[in-house]
Amino acid sequence: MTRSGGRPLLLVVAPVMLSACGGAGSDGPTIRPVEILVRYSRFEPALITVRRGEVVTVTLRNDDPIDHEWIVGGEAVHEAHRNGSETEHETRPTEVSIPALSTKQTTVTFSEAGTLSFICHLPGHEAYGMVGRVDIVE
Ligand SMILES: [Cu+2]
Repeated sequence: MTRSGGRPLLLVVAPVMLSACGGAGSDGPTIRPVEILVRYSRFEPALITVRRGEVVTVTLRNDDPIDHEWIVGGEAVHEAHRNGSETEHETRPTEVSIPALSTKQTTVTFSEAGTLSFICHLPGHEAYGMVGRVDIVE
């Protein structure tokens, strides 16, 4: 009696697993590679567009002989960094220090549609024009 009771259970489980696999394959997050070059204290490109929820791998290449940083977020984030004292950013994927003549990579998923800025907050760099924009679309 125990064995015959086990067989129908397997038949019920199998279709559920199949549909779960199908869902992951078609609805999984897409990965968008983005490359931003830093040259002459400018971000190139200064505008990137991503989709909400996709995994964005950002490669940041600093061709300048001086250090820069890439901080992405809303106005509150940037206001904090304008008055901030952190000199190195290594712990948050949205805050990356890019030493002179180096390349860094970070992975960010933007969960809300809208517009954010990316700015280098080293002294004088924002005023010089190290500002860019991320448009997050549905
Ligand atoms: Cu800079």
